[in-house]
Parts: sequence; C-alpha cells; structure tokens
Amino acid sequence: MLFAITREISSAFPHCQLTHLPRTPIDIERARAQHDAYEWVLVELGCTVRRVESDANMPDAVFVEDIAVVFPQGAVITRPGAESRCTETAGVADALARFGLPLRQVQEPGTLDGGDVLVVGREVFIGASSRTNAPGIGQLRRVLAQLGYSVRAVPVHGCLHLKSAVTTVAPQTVLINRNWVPAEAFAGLTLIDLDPDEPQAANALLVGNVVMYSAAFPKTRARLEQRGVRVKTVHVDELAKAEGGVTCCSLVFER
Ligand code: CIR
Repeated sequence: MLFAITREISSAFPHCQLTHLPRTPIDIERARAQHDAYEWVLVELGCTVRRVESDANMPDAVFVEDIAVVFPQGAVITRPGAESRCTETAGVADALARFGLPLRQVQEPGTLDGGDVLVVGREVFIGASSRTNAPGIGQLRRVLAQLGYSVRAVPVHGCLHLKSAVTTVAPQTVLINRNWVPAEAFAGLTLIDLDPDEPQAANALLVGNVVMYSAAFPKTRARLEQRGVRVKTVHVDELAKAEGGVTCCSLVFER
C-alpha cells in the first residue's frame, strides 16, 4: 500500500523560516485550503494519507519532507539545518514508528534536511546545502551503504534544497535547473531542463507514474507533457510564500 504522511499547518506558519525569499503576508486559511486540496490529490493518486498534528512551536511543520528520509527497509529522522525546526522531529518519528519502520537518527554535529535527498533507483543524491552539512551526508551515506544504495554528494547554490533544483519526473529522468546544481552530477540520467522563465519550477512530486506539479509553472509543465510525463497540477502559491514546493509537504512510501 502507498502511504503519505502530511502535517497540519501550524498557527505560526506566517513566521516560517525564509532564506531566498522576502517575507510577504501569508493567508493561513488559504494555505490550509491549498494543503487540503494537495492531500486530496495524494488520495486520487492512490495514497492513504495520515496527517500529523502540529503546534505553535513549529512554524514550518507542514514541510514534513525535511524531517525524515524513508526507505523500504527503514527511515532516518533528520537533524534539520534550521534550529527552529528541531521541534518537528518527535512527532514525525512517532508517526513513522507506527508503520513498524525501524528508525535511525542523524546525530550532532550532522545536519540534514530531507529536501536535500533525492532517490533515483538505487542511487541517492544528497545536496550539500546551507541546511545539510558534510557530517550529515556522511552519516546518511553510512546507513545507506548498509542498505545497498550508492550515494553522491551534490553542491547546491542559489536555492534552499537539492530538490528545489532537481527532482524525478519518470524512471531515471529528472527535471533540473542547471544554474543551481551541476548537471554533470546526474550523468547517466535523462535530464529535462525547466523553462528559463520559471527558475523555481524544478520541484515535482512523482507518485506512481503521475507528477504532482504546481500550477504556477505552465511553461515547464508544457515541456514535461511534450516529453510524455503525465502531470496533475495543484495550486500551492500560498505555501510557496514559505519557500515550500510540492515535494516538501509529504513523505510518500510503500508499506
Ligand atoms: C524552511 O525554510 O525550512 C521552510 N520555510 C521551507 C522548507 C521547504 N522544504 C523543502 O523544500 N523540502
């Protein structure tokens, strides 16, 4: 069965972390409505959705992707690179434990955000970003080596996470912004470039054989469809004001 863990939008959401975007007013009710619609699309795509509660001490909790990396053999709870987000780990660990998944945890001095982890088959790309440091990458590399995955560290510049710059849209195929990550790191994969007018457009969530994708990027969407990718659009512009995209709002896994 396919599951998706999501997390309630905190009442403190307007006080979220921001790194590359200026702060603009966030309409929390509109954000919640967009988040509900996002969850319904996950259901349409075959997921059973489990929404974890949040509270006023975790403004960024909705971006649950950053708090864990889930593999069929177990999950790694991260140690988020933004200190304000460390309050988020316990609730996600509890939720994942209910699925019977063995849990490991990134330890100090490592920091790692799940948004920096891109799995393509047996290969795992980990972004060296402002949130994910070398000890964090080293710790995940050791865990994944035991599970038979190879790991490649990728420098990330100009955006928050690796998955702001590159995501999977079909088997062995990624959508990429080459200005933020070096394309050579993904040699051997099929690369689809985003439309240059839409630099934020690389974040797509592949569920089964359908890509969930923000309605804000029609030009890149057309490119994806020309390449035979099936796309389902969602309106997530209120969530994007907090620097989140479609991958950030769920942890999707088979169980
Ligand atoms: C943060 O800065 O942590 C949040 N405001 C946005 C996190 C987005 N997460 C992601 O791209 N995986």
